[in-house]
Amino acid sequence: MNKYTKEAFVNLLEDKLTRKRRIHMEDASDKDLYYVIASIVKDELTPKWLDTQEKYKSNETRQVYYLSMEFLIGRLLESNLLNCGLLDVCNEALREIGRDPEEIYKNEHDAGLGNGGLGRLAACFLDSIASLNLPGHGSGIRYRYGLFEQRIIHGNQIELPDYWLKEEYPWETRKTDEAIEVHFGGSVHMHKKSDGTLEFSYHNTDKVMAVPYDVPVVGYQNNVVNTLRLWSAELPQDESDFLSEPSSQYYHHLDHTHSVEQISGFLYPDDSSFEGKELRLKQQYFLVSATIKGIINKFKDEHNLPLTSLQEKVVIQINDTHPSLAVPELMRILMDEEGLNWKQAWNVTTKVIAYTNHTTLSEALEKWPVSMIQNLLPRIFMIINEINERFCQGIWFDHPELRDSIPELAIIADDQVHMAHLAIVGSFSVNGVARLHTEILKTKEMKNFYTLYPRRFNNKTNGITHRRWLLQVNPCLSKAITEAIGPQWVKQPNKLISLLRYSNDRPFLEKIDQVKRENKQVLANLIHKQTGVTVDEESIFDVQIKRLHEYKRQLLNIFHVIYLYNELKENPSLDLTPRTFIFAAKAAPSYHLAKEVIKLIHHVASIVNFDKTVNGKLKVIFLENYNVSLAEKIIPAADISEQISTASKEASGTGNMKMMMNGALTVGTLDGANIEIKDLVGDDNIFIFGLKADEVLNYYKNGGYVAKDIYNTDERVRKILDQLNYGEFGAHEIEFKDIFYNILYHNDPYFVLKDFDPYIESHELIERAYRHKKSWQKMSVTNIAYSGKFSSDRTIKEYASEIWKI
Ligand code: 26Q
Repeated sequence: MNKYTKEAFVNLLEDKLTRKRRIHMEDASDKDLYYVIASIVKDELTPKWLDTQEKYKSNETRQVYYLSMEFLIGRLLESNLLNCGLLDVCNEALREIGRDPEEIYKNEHDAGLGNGGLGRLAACFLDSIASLNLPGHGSGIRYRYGLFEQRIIHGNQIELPDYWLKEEYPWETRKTDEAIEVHFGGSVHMHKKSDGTLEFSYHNTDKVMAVPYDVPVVGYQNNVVNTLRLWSAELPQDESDFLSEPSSQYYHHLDHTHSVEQISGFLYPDDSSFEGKELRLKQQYFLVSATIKGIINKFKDEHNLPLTSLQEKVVIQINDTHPSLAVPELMRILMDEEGLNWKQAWNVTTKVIAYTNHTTLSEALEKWPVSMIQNLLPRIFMIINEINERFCQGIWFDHPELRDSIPELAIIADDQVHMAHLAIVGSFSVNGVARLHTEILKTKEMKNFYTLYPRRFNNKTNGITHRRWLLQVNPCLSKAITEAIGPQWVKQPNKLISLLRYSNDRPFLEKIDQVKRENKQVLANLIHKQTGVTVDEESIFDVQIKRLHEYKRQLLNIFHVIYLYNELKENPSLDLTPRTFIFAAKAAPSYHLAKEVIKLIHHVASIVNFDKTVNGKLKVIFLENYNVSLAEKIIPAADISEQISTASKEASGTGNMKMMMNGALTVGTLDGANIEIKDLVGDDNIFIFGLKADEVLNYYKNGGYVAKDIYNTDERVRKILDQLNYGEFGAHEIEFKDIFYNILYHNDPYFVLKDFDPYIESHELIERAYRHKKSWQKMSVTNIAYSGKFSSDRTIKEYASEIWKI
């Protein structure tokens, strides 16, 4: 797989620099080199891209479309080099000419087209689909602004726009000739044909062009290049032509232009609470309509088959309910544009669409006001209404035992359209993203639907691409693994299990330890550069990196820090293994309490980091602007992975898998995929604490937990809360009253106090365990060994064989 020698690659760089950028190597900036290397990669992948797509055309098998409002891809140059088999030679060539590869790769602006877990999952899935040589396509929106950039000023989060397209994005290709019209608003006319059937036509709709930009998805050294198609909203050509001089028409036109381009303007930055914003609904329909029309056009082009057999060639996976308008949109096209009757169209739709659920948090469920859908998408609303009518009638007649539940099951109720219900009723598969999560769906949140459609529900435990999250981000660990067990694990991540044989092998353990130390050193340098704080590389790097949410309980973590600080103040000679607590998290801009927690973390840091009595035993670091690229730096350096959500709340988690794969030990609750991690590594190789999901759910149902009791009886807790309330932390007395009140007067809805004691105890175990280097390393290796299961290759194989049948 050595296409180039180092010398040949250097020559190639030289040649490209002069021809493409008219500059000599000596004068080339890092950016010049970035663009030139991207261009070499594009030359490499373009023929494979064409071949792959050509093959799919003549291919008779079904193809999958992964529909998602988010694809959190991060940077692509290094992973594309890796997957093309050029990373090593490129790195060598760059070093040969005296350049640092990392300095060059970081010239790519992160594509931050996602909020967090759900968007990153979509990106990992694309990588696995291509690497497993499966015919699959991603479909999303080309937001002009990705997720905001976070700055912290005096502990406060400030959001800055992320204009990621400022400079040329080398990976995209605009496909003007494949643009598709999407229609909004207008009115629907119904007309009876001579055969008695109804015909629908639309009038005075607002037209928007969806212009595709294709991004290659490179499979791992297998010549496959799939496509991620990102749609951009533009004004239709005929509407920009008629313009001449300024008139009222002209301003109307400018206004319209503006509102059209807004559709792909920015990514909504919330990921936990639903707000029914019209622009968001427009985005969702825009994605769905463009994608489905594109699919149907291609089907008609490539196959000489009636649309009644669409399901033989196409399956659409919808990433949460955000694209669930796919159900009525596919119905609409099949009936109004392709002439199928209801029964035929419904048969096709419910064999094509599959739905993944990512949350059971009720505040996150999408429920759109009827009036909004009716105005924006009148025909779509009629179809949703009809689906609802037929569905409710079906229950009435076929499931008399569920008659009383019809109001809870209905798709339309209380003047709202319940998108999860639409997605369940209109699909053939409903899956959760970890075993516990799927069980909760089946037995609690979607119990009645499970009774109706038991065979529809299934579990697909999430995964992460081990190529990016191990091979690419941790090359030294990868090398050590390969030296021990050979290279097969790269193509078959389950083979990592062979590492178990090395869990007592001194030289191997020492090697692993050395790699971790080097990674910690690199992170320590970055921390120093970004925050000015020096951290002890020998300390435990205790990491919590994820979106900021009450249920993820960053608060519990910082309470632990405050507790340790208080202990040290009482007894400065306390024998404590030095710790560095590392946080990174963005809060949704409107999430007040989350922002308060960020402020609290900074406040604690500003006191702890500079207090001489602590004597360097504690450091608290908050790294701003958490994104994929920052995660890539932190994860290889983690000793402890904090996965401490209130049990039942975290559908799966994927950061837990990434850190495990890089040898961190998890401290966590029995929630999401933590449970599956624990089942693999065993109780001795993980630190589990706290309430279990059924206990949490019982407390919610029956009460019985009183936060104030803990405040009154546990001195440690009382002290911390009083410090927040009475402003002992710094000068501003009132700063953390909201947190104080939320816990004591809203009865601690996420059980921070209830889990405080067991959490502290777990950390005491961690502290003791870390002192025994050898056994710690053994635990670390055990975690890496079992992490193969969490490769998204495993997840995608399950989707492919059990849902997609490809
Ligand atoms: C919905 C409507 C309007 C605006 C925004 C949204 C929205 C956007 C993003 C709602 C939710 C999200 C993202 C959810 C998410 O990331 N969920 C996480 O998904 C991961 C992958 O399955 C899981 O590992 C996490 O447990 C889950 O929290």
